[in-house]
Amino acid sequence: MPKQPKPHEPLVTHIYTADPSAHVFEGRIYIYPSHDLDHDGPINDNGDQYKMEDYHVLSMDDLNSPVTDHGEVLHVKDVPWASCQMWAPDAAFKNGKYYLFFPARDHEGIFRIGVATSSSPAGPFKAEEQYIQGSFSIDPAVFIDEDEQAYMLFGGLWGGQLEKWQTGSYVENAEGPAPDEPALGPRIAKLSEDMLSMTTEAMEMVILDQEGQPLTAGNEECRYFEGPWMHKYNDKYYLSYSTGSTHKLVYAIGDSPMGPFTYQGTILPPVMGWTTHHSIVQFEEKWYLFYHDCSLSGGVDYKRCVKFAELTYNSDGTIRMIDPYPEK
Ligand code: FUB
Repeated sequence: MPKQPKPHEPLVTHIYTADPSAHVFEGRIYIYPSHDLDHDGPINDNGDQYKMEDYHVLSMDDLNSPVTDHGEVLHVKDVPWASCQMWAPDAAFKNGKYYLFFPARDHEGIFRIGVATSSSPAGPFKAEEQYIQGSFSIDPAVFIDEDEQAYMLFGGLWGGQLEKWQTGSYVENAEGPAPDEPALGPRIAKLSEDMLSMTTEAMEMVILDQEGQPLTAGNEECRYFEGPWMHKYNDKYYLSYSTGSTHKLVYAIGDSPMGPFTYQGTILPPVMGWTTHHSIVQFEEKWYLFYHDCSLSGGVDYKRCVKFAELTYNSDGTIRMIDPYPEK
């Protein structure tokens, strides 16, 4: 019998899961995580330890119900353009279909973003033959606005290769900006009506500090690293992301999905492990943060487990910081 989930505890313990993208589909909560595996290769800051090969889908009737693992819904061997490293995915619903967006390395070792479709939120998903043309780097997050326009946010530094795309083409040895230069932002593109292609080029999202200046690359406490997510609250667009090397989840607010965004503060301080990655979802009257840490594996191979916590706002729309390890 599956266990009932509790806030701040691993959602499932029979597999290692990470990078949870949570959505409400058909009145239930569906979570699209990546799937960490044991490995015997190198462990480094490029994430070579994250050799993931497949995706599972998890679901719950509500936040007090047992979690169902719907099993493997897509494997890298069934993705013609991909070779390895099925990293953080996201899902969306449109046109009566479910779409799974996922990054992987192509046969040249370059990260691209692909899409797979299903008639059910629980999969299985069938991948398109080619990756989405014009896509690159990692961590797709799809946001559908109230006017039904879908946007794909993506990008990640270091192992996620975003630095290599500053000219618009892949430059193998490209370095990131100097510490006093503007930081690299996540990318955003509009998606086509059928959700299978980008209808605009990927645009860089600008994140400003409270004085209206772009966050600099040296400001590692606040600048973008990976794992973008967008949600809308009280008609404002919230861009949240991981700061990577300083291990926080932070957020910025803007008036349009394309930005610019103004940095606000921390949602989640560092958790056990190196990476931190999240999603934010409303279910009934409440909002929730889904995130991961390495508590289930004890840090072995940096394998991660997905958790959730309630997220609350102050009256001015700012988000109250969440304690990942509250006293019981
Ligand atoms: O899970 C592999 C990578 O680690 C993700 O794509 C990043 O966001 C980080 O969580």
